[in-house]
Amino acid sequence: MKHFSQYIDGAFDAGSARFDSVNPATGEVWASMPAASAGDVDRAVRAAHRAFVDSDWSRMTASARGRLLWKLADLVEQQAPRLAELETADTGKIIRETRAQIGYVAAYYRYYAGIADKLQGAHLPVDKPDLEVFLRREPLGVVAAIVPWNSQLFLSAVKIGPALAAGCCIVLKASEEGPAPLLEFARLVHEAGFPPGVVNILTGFGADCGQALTAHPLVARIAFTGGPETARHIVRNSAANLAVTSLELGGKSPVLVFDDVDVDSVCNAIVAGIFAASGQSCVAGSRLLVQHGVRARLLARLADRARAIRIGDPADPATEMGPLATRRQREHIETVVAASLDAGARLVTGGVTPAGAGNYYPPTILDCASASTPCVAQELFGPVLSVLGFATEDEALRLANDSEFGLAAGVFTRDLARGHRLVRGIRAGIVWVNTYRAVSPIVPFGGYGLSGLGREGGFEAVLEYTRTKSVWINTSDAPVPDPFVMR
Ligand code: TXE
Repeated sequence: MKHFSQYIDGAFDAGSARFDSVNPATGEVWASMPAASAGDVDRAVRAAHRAFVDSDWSRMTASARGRLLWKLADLVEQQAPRLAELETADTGKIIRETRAQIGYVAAYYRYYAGIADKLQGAHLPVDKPDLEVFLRREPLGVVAAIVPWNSQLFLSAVKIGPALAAGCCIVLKASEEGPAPLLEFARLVHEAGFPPGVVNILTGFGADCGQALTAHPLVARIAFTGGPETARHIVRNSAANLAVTSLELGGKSPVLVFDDVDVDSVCNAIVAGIFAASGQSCVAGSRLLVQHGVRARLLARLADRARAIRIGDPADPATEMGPLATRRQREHIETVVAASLDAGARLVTGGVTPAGAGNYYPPTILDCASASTPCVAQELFGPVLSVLGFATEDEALRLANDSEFGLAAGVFTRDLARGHRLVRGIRAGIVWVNTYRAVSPIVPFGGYGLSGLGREGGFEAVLEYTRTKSVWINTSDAPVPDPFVMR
Protein backbone atom coordinates (compact mmCIF):
# COMPACT_ATOMS: atom_id res chain seq x y z
CA MET A 1 0.00 0.00 0.00
CA LYS A 2 1.48 3.37 -1.03
CA HIS A 3 0.84 6.60 0.88
CA PHE A 4 0.74 9.92 -0.95
CA SER A 5 0.94 13.44 0.51
CA GLN A 6 -0.46 16.79 -0.53
CA TYR A 7 1.81 19.79 -1.15
CA ILE A 8 0.96 23.10 0.52
CA ASP A 9 3.22 26.14 0.98
CA GLY A 10 6.35 24.23 0.00
CA ALA A 11 5.77 21.33 2.45
CA PHE A 12 4.30 17.84 2.18
CA ASP A 13 1.61 16.72 4.59
CA ALA A 14 -0.69 13.75 4.99
CA GLY A 15 -3.89 15.81 5.28
CA SER A 16 -6.47 15.61 8.03
CA ALA A 17 -8.50 12.84 6.31
CA ARG A 18 -7.55 10.09 3.85
CA PHE A 19 -9.22 7.92 1.25
CA ASP A 20 -8.27 4.75 -0.63
CA SER A 21 -7.47 4.56 -4.34
CA VAL A 22 -8.46 1.49 -6.37
CA ASN A 23 -6.47 0.07 -9.29
CA PRO A 24 -9.08 -0.05 -12.12
CA ALA A 25 -7.46 -3.10 -13.73
CA THR A 26 -7.63 -5.29 -10.61
CA GLY A 27 -10.34 -3.67 -8.51
CA GLU A 28 -7.93 -3.70 -5.56
CA VAL A 29 -7.05 -0.86 -3.20
CA TRP A 30 -3.39 0.00 -3.86
CA ALA A 31 -2.80 3.47 -2.37
CA SER A 32 -3.97 5.93 0.27
CA MET A 33 -4.53 9.59 -0.62
CA PRO A 34 -5.12 12.77 1.40
CA ALA A 35 -8.67 14.17 1.22
CA ALA A 36 -8.14 17.93 1.48
CA SER A 37 -10.55 19.74 3.79
CA ALA A 38 -11.85 23.29 3.40
CA GLY A 39 -9.19 24.24 5.98
CA ASP A 40 -6.41 22.73 3.81
CA VAL A 41 -7.76 24.66 0.83
CA ASP A 42 -7.74 27.90 2.79
CA ARG A 43 -4.15 27.29 3.88
CA ALA A 44 -3.07 26.59 0.27
CA VAL A 45 -4.85 29.64 -1.18
CA ARG A 46 -3.42 31.93 1.49
CA ALA A 47 0.08 30.55 0.81
CA ALA A 48 -0.39 31.16 -2.93
CA HIS A 49 -1.62 34.68 -2.23
CA ARG A 50 1.38 35.46 0.00
CA ALA A 51 3.72 34.13 -2.68
CA PHE A 52 1.98 36.25 -5.30
CA VAL A 53 1.99 39.49 -3.33
CA ASP A 54 5.31 39.48 -1.51
CA SER A 55 7.93 36.77 -2.08
CA ASP A 56 10.99 35.82 -4.12
CA TRP A 57 8.48 34.84 -6.80
CA SER A 58 6.75 38.21 -6.95
CA ARG A 59 10.16 39.92 -7.33
CA MET A 60 11.58 37.39 -9.79
CA THR A 61 12.35 38.40 -13.39
CA ALA A 62 10.31 36.79 -16.13
CA SER A 63 13.47 35.11 -17.48
CA ALA A 64 14.13 33.51 -14.10
CA ARG A 65 10.52 32.24 -14.02
CA GLY A 66 11.13 30.72 -17.45
CA ARG A 67 14.29 28.99 -16.19
CA LEU A 68 12.36 27.39 -13.32
CA LEU A 69 9.72 26.11 -15.73
CA TRP A 70 12.45 24.73 -17.97
CA LYS A 71 13.96 22.90 -15.00
CA LEU A 72 10.55 21.46 -14.17
CA ALA A 73 10.27 20.20 -17.77
CA ASP A 74 13.67 18.47 -17.44
CA LEU A 75 12.59 16.79 -14.19
CA VAL A 76 9.31 15.61 -15.75
CA GLU A 77 11.28 14.12 -18.62
CA GLN A 78 13.73 12.38 -16.26
CA GLN A 79 10.94 10.98 -14.10
CA ALA A 80 8.63 10.11 -17.01
CA PRO A 81 8.84 6.32 -16.55
CA ARG A 82 7.87 6.57 -12.87
CA LEU A 83 5.07 9.10 -13.50
CA ALA A 84 3.74 6.90 -16.32
CA GLU A 85 3.69 3.82 -14.08
CA LEU A 86 1.77 5.70 -11.39
CA GLU A 87 -0.77 7.06 -13.85
CA THR A 88 -1.30 3.60 -15.28
CA ALA A 89 -1.74 2.04 -11.83
CA ASP A 90 -4.16 4.69 -10.62
CA THR A 91 -6.31 5.30 -13.74
CA GLY A 92 -5.96 2.15 -15.87
CA LYS A 93 -4.68 4.20 -18.83
CA ILE A 94 -2.33 1.94 -20.79
CA ILE A 95 1.41 2.34 -20.28
CA ARG A 96 2.02 3.02 -23.99
CA GLU A 97 -0.25 6.06 -23.78
CA THR A 98 0.95 7.36 -20.40
CA ARG A 99 4.61 7.16 -21.52
CA ALA A 100 3.93 8.97 -24.77
CA GLN A 101 1.75 11.60 -23.13
CA ILE A 102 4.23 12.42 -20.35
CA GLY A 103 6.92 13.09 -22.96
CA TYR A 104 4.48 15.65 -24.32
CA VAL A 105 3.84 17.11 -20.87
CA ALA A 106 7.54 18.08 -20.71
CA ALA A 107 7.20 19.74 -24.13
CA TYR A 108 4.28 21.86 -22.84
CA TYR A 109 6.34 23.07 -19.86
CA ARG A 110 9.22 23.97 -22.20
CA TYR A 111 6.90 25.87 -24.52
CA TYR A 112 5.60 27.97 -21.61
CA ALA A 113 9.12 28.38 -20.18
CA GLY A 114 10.02 30.09 -23.46
CA ILE A 115 7.01 32.40 -23.35
CA ALA A 116 7.63 33.75 -19.82
CA ASP A 117 9.92 36.60 -20.94
CA LYS A 118 8.12 37.27 -24.22
CA LEU A 119 4.95 38.69 -22.71
CA GLN A 120 4.89 42.37 -23.50
CA GLY A 121 2.84 45.44 -22.81
CA ALA A 122 2.36 48.19 -25.40
CA HIS A 123 2.87 51.87 -26.06
CA LEU A 124 -0.31 53.63 -27.26
CA PRO A 125 -0.29 56.69 -29.59
CA VAL A 126 -2.90 58.50 -27.50
CA ASP A 127 -4.95 61.32 -29.08
CA LYS A 128 -3.89 63.95 -26.50
CA PRO A 129 -0.77 66.16 -26.31
CA ASP A 130 1.80 65.85 -23.54
CA LEU A 131 0.63 62.43 -22.43
CA GLU A 132 2.48 59.14 -22.70
CA VAL A 133 0.28 56.06 -22.38
CA PHE A 134 1.48 52.51 -22.05
CA LEU A 135 -0.03 49.17 -21.09
CA ARG A 136 1.55 46.91 -18.53
CA ARG A 137 0.64 43.23 -18.82
CA GLU A 138 0.21 41.85 -15.30
CA PRO A 139 -0.57 38.40 -13.87
CA LEU A 140 -4.11 37.91 -12.54
CA GLY A 141 -3.14 36.48 -9.14
CA VAL A 142 -4.08 33.18 -7.48
CA VAL A 143 -5.31 30.49 -9.87
CA ALA A 144 -7.63 27.68 -8.73
CA ALA A 145 -7.17 24.76 -11.13
CA ILE A 146 -9.35 21.66 -11.10
CA VAL A 147 -8.72 18.60 -13.24
CA PRO A 148 -10.62 15.33 -13.83
CA TRP A 149 -9.22 11.81 -13.75
CA ASN A 150 -8.27 11.37 -17.39
CA SER A 151 -4.78 12.63 -18.33
CA GLN A 152 -4.21 14.55 -15.08
CA LEU A 153 -0.57 15.43 -15.77
CA PHE A 154 -1.40 16.72 -19.22
CA LEU A 155 -4.53 18.64 -18.16
CA SER A 156 -2.60 20.28 -15.33
CA ALA A 157 0.39 21.18 -17.57
CA VAL A 158 -1.93 23.27 -19.77
CA LYS A 159 -2.95 25.21 -16.66
CA ILE A 160 0.24 25.31 -14.54
CA GLY A 161 2.48 26.16 -17.55
CA PRO A 162 0.70 29.34 -18.71
CA ALA A 163 -0.22 30.41 -15.16
CA LEU A 164 3.43 30.36 -14.03
CA ALA A 165 4.74 31.86 -17.27
CA ALA A 166 2.39 34.79 -16.63
CA GLY A 167 3.61 35.13 -13.01
CA CYS A 168 0.50 33.77 -11.24
CA CYS A 169 0.54 31.34 -8.30
CA ILE A 170 -1.61 28.24 -8.35
CA VAL A 171 -3.59 25.83 -6.18
CA LEU A 172 -4.37 22.71 -8.15
CA LYS A 173 -6.94 20.14 -7.09
CA ALA A 174 -6.27 16.70 -8.54
CA SER A 175 -9.28 14.47 -9.09
CA GLU A 176 -10.31 12.10 -6.33
CA GLU A 177 -10.00 9.38 -9.02
CA GLY A 178 -6.39 8.59 -9.95
CA PRO A 179 -4.50 11.48 -8.28
CA ALA A 180 -1.21 9.55 -7.75
CA PRO A 181 0.77 10.99 -10.69
CA LEU A 182 -0.03 14.58 -9.73
CA LEU A 183 0.89 14.09 -6.08
CA GLU A 184 4.19 12.59 -7.26
CA PHE A 185 4.63 15.51 -9.67
CA ALA A 186 4.47 17.83 -6.63
CA ARG A 187 7.86 16.38 -5.62
CA LEU A 188 9.32 17.60 -8.92
CA VAL A 189 7.88 21.08 -8.35
CA HIS A 190 9.65 21.06 -4.99
CA GLU A 191 12.92 19.82 -6.48
CA ALA A 192 12.81 22.41 -9.27
CA GLY A 193 13.02 25.09 -6.56
CA PHE A 194 9.81 27.11 -6.91
CA PRO A 195 9.45 29.34 -3.83
CA PRO A 196 6.94 28.03 -1.23
CA GLY A 197 3.29 28.71 -2.10
CA VAL A 198 3.82 29.27 -5.83
CA VAL A 199 2.45 25.81 -6.68
CA ASN A 200 0.19 23.90 -4.27
CA ILE A 201 -1.25 20.48 -5.12
CA LEU A 202 -4.16 18.95 -3.22
CA THR A 203 -6.50 16.12 -3.81
CA GLY A 204 -9.99 15.70 -2.48
CA PHE A 205 -13.65 15.60 -3.29
CA GLY A 206 -15.66 18.13 -5.25
CA ALA A 207 -18.25 18.90 -2.59
CA ASP A 208 -15.79 20.11 0.05
CA CYS A 209 -12.34 20.67 -1.48
CA GLY A 210 -13.48 21.77 -4.98
CA GLN A 211 -16.29 23.91 -3.64
CA ALA A 212 -14.08 25.70 -1.08
CA LEU A 213 -11.37 26.32 -3.69
CA THR A 214 -13.56 27.85 -6.41
CA ALA A 215 -15.44 30.11 -3.98
CA HIS A 216 -12.35 31.33 -2.08
CA PRO A 217 -12.27 35.16 -1.98
CA LEU A 218 -8.53 35.30 -2.78
CA VAL A 219 -8.91 33.35 -6.05
CA ALA A 220 -8.70 35.55 -9.16
CA ARG A 221 -8.78 32.89 -11.89
CA ILE A 222 -10.43 29.47 -12.21
CA ALA A 223 -9.26 26.91 -14.77
CA PHE A 224 -11.48 23.83 -14.90
CA THR A 225 -11.61 20.62 -16.92
CA GLY A 226 -14.46 18.19 -16.27
CA GLY A 227 -18.15 17.65 -16.93
CA PRO A 228 -20.72 20.36 -17.85
CA GLU A 229 -22.78 19.84 -14.68
CA THR A 230 -19.78 20.55 -12.45
CA ALA A 231 -18.89 23.51 -14.68
CA ARG A 232 -22.31 25.09 -14.10
CA HIS A 233 -21.83 24.61 -10.40
CA ILE A 234 -18.40 26.25 -10.53
CA VAL A 235 -19.67 29.22 -12.51
CA ARG A 236 -22.44 29.78 -9.93
CA ASN A 237 -19.85 29.37 -7.20
CA SER A 238 -17.50 31.90 -8.81
CA ALA A 239 -20.17 34.57 -8.40
CA ALA A 240 -18.60 34.94 -4.94
CA ASN A 241 -15.14 36.01 -6.15
CA LEU A 242 -15.99 36.98 -9.79
CA ALA A 243 -12.91 35.04 -10.89
CA VAL A 244 -12.04 34.91 -14.59
CA THR A 245 -13.03 31.36 -15.54
CA SER A 246 -12.03 28.94 -18.30
CA LEU A 247 -13.90 25.67 -18.83
CA GLU A 248 -12.89 22.62 -20.87
CA LEU A 249 -15.84 20.23 -20.89
CA GLY A 250 -15.57 17.39 -23.34
CA GLY A 251 -17.63 16.78 -26.43
CA LYS A 252 -19.44 14.53 -28.85
CA SER A 253 -17.09 15.07 -31.73
CA PRO A 254 -18.19 14.13 -35.26
CA VAL A 255 -15.94 12.42 -37.80
CA LEU A 256 -17.22 12.98 -41.36
CA VAL A 257 -16.18 10.43 -43.96
CA PHE A 258 -16.94 10.95 -47.67
CA ASP A 259 -17.09 8.32 -50.42
CA ASP A 260 -13.79 9.42 -52.01
CA VAL A 261 -11.48 8.29 -49.16
CA ASP A 262 -9.00 5.44 -48.74
CA VAL A 263 -10.92 3.19 -46.33
CA ASP A 264 -7.88 1.57 -44.64
CA SER A 265 -6.20 4.82 -43.77
CA VAL A 266 -9.44 6.39 -42.50
CA CYS A 267 -10.16 3.28 -40.48
CA ASN A 268 -6.91 3.74 -38.49
CA ALA A 269 -7.72 7.38 -37.77
CA ILE A 270 -11.25 6.53 -36.58
CA VAL A 271 -9.98 3.72 -34.33
CA ALA A 272 -7.37 6.04 -32.78
CA GLY A 273 -10.03 8.72 -32.35
CA ILE A 274 -12.48 6.60 -30.38
CA PHE A 275 -10.62 3.66 -28.83
CA ALA A 276 -7.40 5.39 -27.63
CA ALA A 277 -7.58 5.89 -23.84
CA SER A 278 -10.61 3.52 -23.95
CA GLY A 279 -12.60 6.45 -25.32
CA GLN A 280 -12.02 8.47 -22.12
CA SER A 281 -10.84 11.52 -23.93
CA CYS A 282 -12.54 14.88 -24.39
CA VAL A 283 -11.76 14.87 -28.13
CA ALA A 284 -12.90 11.27 -28.71
CA GLY A 285 -14.35 11.04 -32.23
CA SER A 286 -17.49 9.35 -30.96
CA ARG A 287 -19.96 10.21 -33.78
CA LEU A 288 -19.03 8.69 -37.12
CA LEU A 289 -20.94 10.29 -40.02
CA VAL A 290 -20.34 8.25 -43.14
CA GLN A 291 -21.54 8.74 -46.73
CA HIS A 292 -23.77 5.89 -47.91
CA GLY A 293 -21.46 4.70 -50.72
CA VAL A 294 -18.67 3.71 -48.31
CA ARG A 295 -20.75 2.93 -45.21
CA ALA A 296 -20.95 -0.90 -45.44
CA ARG A 297 -17.28 -1.29 -46.42
CA LEU A 298 -16.03 1.06 -43.69
CA LEU A 299 -18.17 -0.56 -41.00
CA ALA A 300 -16.95 -4.06 -41.89
CA ARG A 301 -13.33 -2.86 -41.82
CA LEU A 302 -13.83 -1.01 -38.51
CA ALA A 303 -15.48 -4.05 -36.90
CA ASP A 304 -12.51 -6.28 -37.88
CA ARG A 305 -10.03 -3.71 -36.58
CA ALA A 306 -11.96 -3.21 -33.30
CA ARG A 307 -12.12 -6.97 -32.65
CA ALA A 308 -8.34 -7.22 -33.17
CA ILE A 309 -7.54 -4.64 -30.45
CA ARG A 310 -5.49 -6.27 -27.66
CA ILE A 311 -7.34 -5.62 -24.39
CA GLY A 312 -5.61 -6.39 -21.12
CA ASP A 313 -3.33 -5.33 -18.31
CA PRO A 314 -2.66 -1.60 -18.80
CA ALA A 315 0.87 -2.01 -17.38
CA ASP A 316 1.80 -4.45 -20.20
CA PRO A 317 3.40 -2.51 -23.12
CA ALA A 318 1.70 -4.88 -25.58
CA THR A 319 -1.79 -3.87 -24.41
CA GLU A 320 -3.72 -1.61 -26.80
CA MET A 321 -6.80 -0.93 -24.67
CA GLY A 322 -7.20 -1.01 -20.88
CA PRO A 323 -10.11 -0.74 -18.45
CA LEU A 324 -12.29 2.28 -17.76
CA ALA A 325 -11.14 4.40 -14.83
CA THR A 326 -14.20 3.77 -12.64
CA ARG A 327 -16.97 1.22 -12.16
CA ARG A 328 -19.51 4.08 -12.20
CA GLN A 329 -18.32 5.09 -15.68
CA ARG A 330 -18.77 1.54 -16.99
CA GLU A 331 -22.28 1.30 -15.53
CA HIS A 332 -23.22 4.56 -17.24
CA ILE A 333 -22.00 3.21 -20.59
CA GLU A 334 -23.89 -0.08 -20.13
CA THR A 335 -27.11 1.84 -19.46
CA VAL A 336 -26.79 4.09 -22.53
CA VAL A 337 -25.80 1.20 -24.84
CA ALA A 338 -28.84 -0.82 -23.66
CA ALA A 339 -31.15 2.18 -24.22
CA SER A 340 -29.67 2.69 -27.71
CA LEU A 341 -30.27 -0.95 -28.67
CA ASP A 342 -33.86 -0.61 -27.41
CA ALA A 343 -34.19 2.48 -29.59
CA GLY A 344 -33.26 0.41 -32.68
CA ALA A 345 -29.46 0.74 -32.96
CA ARG A 346 -27.69 -2.28 -34.53
CA LEU A 347 -24.76 -3.73 -32.61
CA VAL A 348 -21.88 -4.05 -35.09
CA THR A 349 -19.37 -5.28 -32.51
CA GLY A 350 -18.72 -5.25 -28.73
CA GLY A 351 -21.47 -4.20 -26.32
CA VAL A 352 -21.03 -7.08 -23.84
CA THR A 353 -19.28 -6.48 -20.51
CA PRO A 354 -16.67 -9.20 -19.92
CA ALA A 355 -16.74 -11.29 -16.74
CA GLY A 356 -13.87 -10.92 -14.24
CA ALA A 357 -12.08 -8.24 -12.25
CA GLY A 358 -11.43 -4.72 -13.49
CA ASN A 359 -13.63 -2.15 -15.22
CA TYR A 360 -13.16 -3.55 -18.71
CA TYR A 361 -15.57 -2.75 -21.56
CA PRO A 362 -14.99 -3.86 -25.17
CA PRO A 363 -14.59 -1.60 -28.24
CA THR A 364 -18.19 -1.15 -29.34
CA ILE A 365 -19.76 0.09 -32.58
CA LEU A 366 -23.47 0.92 -32.88
CA ASP A 367 -25.01 1.59 -36.28
CA CYS A 368 -27.85 4.02 -35.69
CA ALA A 369 -30.83 4.97 -37.81
CA SER A 370 -31.59 8.27 -36.10
CA ALA A 371 -29.74 11.17 -34.47
CA SER A 372 -32.07 10.85 -31.49
CA THR A 373 -30.58 7.45 -30.49
CA PRO A 374 -29.24 7.97 -26.92
CA CYS A 375 -25.63 7.04 -27.79
CA VAL A 376 -25.56 9.64 -30.60
CA ALA A 377 -26.65 12.51 -28.39
CA GLN A 378 -24.86 11.86 -25.06
CA GLU A 379 -21.16 12.02 -24.26
CA LEU A 380 -20.33 8.49 -23.04
CA PHE A 381 -16.64 8.91 -22.26
CA GLY A 382 -15.98 5.32 -23.23
CA PRO A 383 -15.08 3.07 -26.20
CA VAL A 384 -18.41 3.39 -28.01
CA LEU A 385 -18.64 4.61 -31.61
CA SER A 386 -22.09 5.70 -32.84
CA VAL A 387 -22.57 5.65 -36.62
CA LEU A 388 -25.01 7.62 -38.79
CA GLY A 389 -25.19 7.64 -42.60
CA PHE A 390 -25.60 10.66 -44.88
CA ALA A 391 -26.19 11.30 -48.58
CA THR A 392 -24.99 14.87 -49.23
CA GLU A 393 -22.44 17.38 -47.90
CA ASP A 394 -25.27 19.58 -46.59
CA GLU A 395 -26.74 16.68 -44.65
CA ALA A 396 -23.28 15.82 -43.24
CA LEU A 397 -22.79 19.40 -42.03
CA ARG A 398 -26.26 19.53 -40.48
CA LEU A 399 -25.61 16.26 -38.58
CA ALA A 400 -22.12 17.40 -37.52
CA ASN A 401 -23.54 20.58 -35.96
CA ASP A 402 -26.51 18.78 -34.39
CA SER A 403 -24.93 18.67 -30.92
CA GLU A 404 -24.87 20.88 -27.87
CA PHE A 405 -21.08 20.27 -27.76
CA GLY A 406 -18.46 21.67 -30.16
CA LEU A 407 -14.96 20.64 -29.13
CA ALA A 408 -13.48 18.89 -32.17
CA ALA A 409 -14.35 17.41 -35.56
CA GLY A 410 -12.64 15.30 -38.21
CA VAL A 411 -13.24 15.57 -41.96
CA PHE A 412 -12.02 12.87 -44.34
CA THR A 413 -12.21 13.69 -48.04
CA ARG A 414 -9.84 14.10 -50.99
CA ASP A 415 -11.81 17.10 -52.23
CA LEU A 416 -9.87 20.17 -51.04
CA ALA A 417 -12.66 22.65 -51.76
CA ARG A 418 -15.15 20.55 -49.81
CA GLY A 419 -12.66 20.28 -46.93
CA HIS A 420 -12.42 24.08 -46.73
CA ARG A 421 -16.22 24.53 -46.93
CA LEU A 422 -16.67 22.16 -44.00
CA VAL A 423 -13.90 23.83 -41.94
CA ARG A 424 -15.89 27.07 -42.29
CA GLY A 425 -19.24 25.48 -41.50
CA ILE A 426 -18.42 23.20 -38.58
CA ARG A 427 -19.04 24.69 -35.14
CA ALA A 428 -16.09 23.32 -33.15
CA GLY A 429 -12.89 24.68 -31.62
CA ILE A 430 -10.67 22.18 -33.49
CA VAL A 431 -11.15 20.75 -36.99
CA TRP A 432 -8.78 18.06 -38.25
CA VAL A 433 -8.82 17.37 -42.00
CA ASN A 434 -7.57 13.94 -43.10
CA THR A 435 -6.06 13.38 -39.65
CA TYR A 436 -7.37 13.11 -36.09
CA ARG A 437 -6.15 13.76 -32.55
CA ALA A 438 -3.02 15.75 -33.41
CA VAL A 439 -2.10 18.11 -30.53
CA SER A 440 0.79 20.50 -29.93
CA PRO A 441 1.78 23.00 -27.23
CA ILE A 442 1.78 25.65 -29.95
CA VAL A 443 -1.88 25.18 -30.93
CA PRO A 444 -4.87 26.43 -28.88
CA PHE A 445 -7.38 23.90 -27.65
CA GLY A 446 -10.97 24.53 -26.55
CA GLY A 447 -14.57 24.38 -27.59
CA TYR A 448 -17.82 25.98 -28.69
CA GLY A 449 -21.16 25.62 -26.89
CA LEU A 450 -21.25 23.18 -23.97
CA SER A 451 -17.64 22.19 -24.70
CA GLY A 452 -16.55 25.24 -22.77
CA LEU A 453 -15.08 28.70 -22.55
CA GLY A 454 -11.55 29.95 -23.21
CA ARG A 455 -8.57 28.23 -24.80
CA GLU A 456 -5.72 26.14 -23.39
CA GLY A 457 -2.43 25.60 -25.23
CA GLY A 458 -0.76 28.08 -27.53
CA PHE A 459 0.30 31.66 -26.88
CA GLU A 460 -3.16 33.10 -26.26
CA ALA A 461 -3.64 30.77 -23.28
CA VAL A 462 -1.02 32.75 -21.34
CA LEU A 463 -2.86 36.00 -22.01
CA GLU A 464 -5.90 34.47 -20.28
CA TYR A 465 -3.83 34.51 -17.05
CA THR A 466 -3.06 38.22 -17.37
CA ARG A 467 -4.79 41.59 -17.56
CA THR A 468 -3.58 44.98 -18.69
CA LYS A 469 -3.01 48.10 -16.65
CA SER A 470 -3.28 51.42 -18.54
CA VAL A 471 -0.67 53.93 -17.37
CA TRP A 472 -0.99 57.70 -18.21
CA ILE A 473 2.05 59.94 -17.73
CA ASN A 474 1.93 63.68 -18.05
CA THR A 475 5.16 64.85 -19.78
CA SER A 476 4.39 68.58 -19.54
CA ASP A 477 5.92 70.90 -16.94
CA ALA A 478 2.88 73.20 -17.23
CA PRO A 479 0.56 73.36 -14.21
CA VAL A 480 -2.47 71.06 -14.28
CA PRO A 481 -5.27 73.17 -15.85
CA ASP A 482 -8.50 74.31 -14.24
CA PRO A 483 -10.75 71.20 -14.02
CA PHE A 484 -13.89 73.16 -14.94
CA VAL A 485 -12.59 74.28 -18.33
CA MET A 486 -12.88 71.51 -20.96
CA ARG A 487 -9.90 71.20 -23.32
O1 TXE B 1 -16.26 14.94 -13.86
P1 TXE B 1 -16.51 16.02 -12.78
P2 TXE B 1 -16.42 13.37 -13.74
C1 TXE B 1 -17.26 14.44 -18.70
C2 TXE B 1 -17.53 13.02 -19.07
C3 TXE B 1 -17.78 12.35 -17.76
C4 TXE B 1 -18.49 13.45 -17.01
C5 TXE B 1 -18.35 13.36 -15.51
O2 TXE B 1 -18.69 12.95 -19.86
O3 TXE B 1 -18.57 11.21 -17.88
O4 TXE B 1 -17.86 14.64 -17.44
O5 TXE B 1 -17.01 13.06 -15.16
C6 TXE B 1 -14.22 18.23 -9.35
N1 TXE B 1 -16.73 22.16 -7.23
N2 TXE B 1 -15.84 14.72 -18.60
O6 TXE B 1 -17.43 12.95 -12.74
O7 TXE B 1 -17.45 15.56 -11.74
C7 TXE B 1 -13.92 16.76 -9.19
O8 TXE B 1 -13.49 16.48 -7.87
C8 TXE B 1 -15.47 22.09 -7.69
C9 TXE B 1 -15.22 15.38 -19.70
O9 TXE B 1 -15.06 12.84 -13.56
O10 TXE B 1 -16.80 17.27 -13.51
C10 TXE B 1 -12.85 16.56 -10.25
O11 TXE B 1 -11.59 17.00 -9.75
N3 TXE B 1 -14.94 20.97 -8.22
C11 TXE B 1 -13.87 15.85 -19.38
C12 TXE B 1 -13.29 17.52 -11.36
O12 TXE B 1 -14.20 18.42 -10.75
C13 TXE B 1 -15.73 19.89 -8.31
C14 TXE B 1 -13.07 15.05 -18.47
C15 TXE B 1 -13.99 16.83 -12.53
O13 TXE B 1 -15.08 16.10 -12.04
C16 TXE B 1 -17.06 19.91 -7.87
C17 TXE B 1 -13.82 14.47 -17.41
C18 TXE B 1 -17.56 21.11 -7.30
N4 TXE B 1 -18.80 21.22 -6.85
C19 TXE B 1 -15.15 14.30 -17.52
N5 TXE B 1 -17.60 18.69 -8.10
C20 TXE B 1 -12.97 16.38 -20.43
N6 TXE B 1 -13.15 17.64 -20.79
O14 TXE B 1 -12.03 15.75 -20.85
C21 TXE B 1 -16.64 17.93 -8.68
N7 TXE B 1 -15.50 18.65 -8.81
